[in-house]
Amino acid sequence: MKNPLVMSIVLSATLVISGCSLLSTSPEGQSSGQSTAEDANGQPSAGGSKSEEEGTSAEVDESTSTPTAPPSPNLERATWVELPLVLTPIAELNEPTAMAPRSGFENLYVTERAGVVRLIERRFTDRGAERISLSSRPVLDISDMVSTNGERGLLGIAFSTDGRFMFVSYTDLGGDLVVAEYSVGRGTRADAETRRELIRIPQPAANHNGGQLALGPDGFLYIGVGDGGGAYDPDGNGQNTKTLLGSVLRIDTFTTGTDLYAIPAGNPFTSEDEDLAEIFIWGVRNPWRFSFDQSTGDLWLPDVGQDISEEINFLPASTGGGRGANLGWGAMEGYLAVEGASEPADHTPPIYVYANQGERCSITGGYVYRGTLVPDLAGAYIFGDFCSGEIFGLQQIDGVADAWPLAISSPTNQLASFGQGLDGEIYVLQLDGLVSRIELGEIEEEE
Ligand SMILES: [Ca+2]
Repeated sequence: MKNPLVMSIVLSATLVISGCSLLSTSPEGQSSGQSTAEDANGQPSAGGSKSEEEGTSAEVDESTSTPTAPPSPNLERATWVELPLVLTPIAELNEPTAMAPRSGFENLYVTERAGVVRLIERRFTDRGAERISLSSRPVLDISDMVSTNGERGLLGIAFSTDGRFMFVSYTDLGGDLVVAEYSVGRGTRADAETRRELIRIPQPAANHNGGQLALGPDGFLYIGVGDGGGAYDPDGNGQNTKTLLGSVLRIDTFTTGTDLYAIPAGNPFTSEDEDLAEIFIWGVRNPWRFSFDQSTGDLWLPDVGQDISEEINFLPASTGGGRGANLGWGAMEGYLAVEGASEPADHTPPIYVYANQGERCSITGGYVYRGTLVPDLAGAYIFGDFCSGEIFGLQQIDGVADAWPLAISSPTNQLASFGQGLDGEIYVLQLDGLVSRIELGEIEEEE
């Protein structure tokens, strides 16, 4: 049942901060903080990440750390919090890890951790009724290239703007994070012969691989890269722009000639000699999932925390979408300076933080709802916690955010990812196989 994929992203929450004021989500349903990640997850993780991260609870000195921003003020409770949402199952897969839509198609593409890309076909009858089916024939099978121990596996998927190229990210047999491109043309299957390996990043440890792929509103490919693993970023990769680790990259995959990719004009370090030109955002620990708002182009970028804070970074398109932003890790965890470090002068703090406490221990980033099945949910940023399985809706008004648990949830230790169709609907991917869609349930009439 249990699976170590995302959990060790999580990292042992051996530190319990009672009364931590950083928890600005509703305390409803939250136990009083005795649980640890080990309790919540219970299984070993390969790569030694767990043992590396044990006993590190004293490394953040809460008492002397100064928050760089106040805990998120409480916004008025969003009206959609009370919506009777339901998760409607649409498919069963084998350890689904990521989903991507594809321009020009209604279909959804889902990665299975072992190395297979699957196709969920959506068809509509003449009367508009929707038919959803899982194609038995894989879109791509690279399971002979993919390692799956610890947090490893086939981790990310995205398509080019024109829908003709598919990008996947995975950990290879040696543990390197690899981003590869395949041509799909106008068909539905990838042509294995067209493979181009775009990027390969050695990973010092089996955890914190990142692996998120997302097509930006600018048409460029964004790639999440973790800090390389180990507790408290032992090699300092987060604050080092001379390594691709601990960063979000932005590349232009439409190139001619022999170049694998180009550096988009406007990447922050193109004029520097030593800083790496692929880097768009830096100072991240494990950007497991991030997304762009389909309507505004704003970037929502959660970062999985160490022992204290699960954070969400909001990087509006209007101010560059996070271009060159230093999100703080490994000097900062959420709003707090890590012991022995001080806040970088250029730190961009998160918009929202919740405590790594109780059963909550690893954020799973989602999407801003832009669908039509639940009109009242429009504009809410949907995310969850891998360990507790809770699913939240976050409201952002003028840079101030608050979040509340929704009426839907995933089983504990299964909430691998969310997905979003081109129609703005949001899907939930559970490691136990279930893929479901957020819909509106029956509304009870008041008597
Ligand atoms: Ca941060």
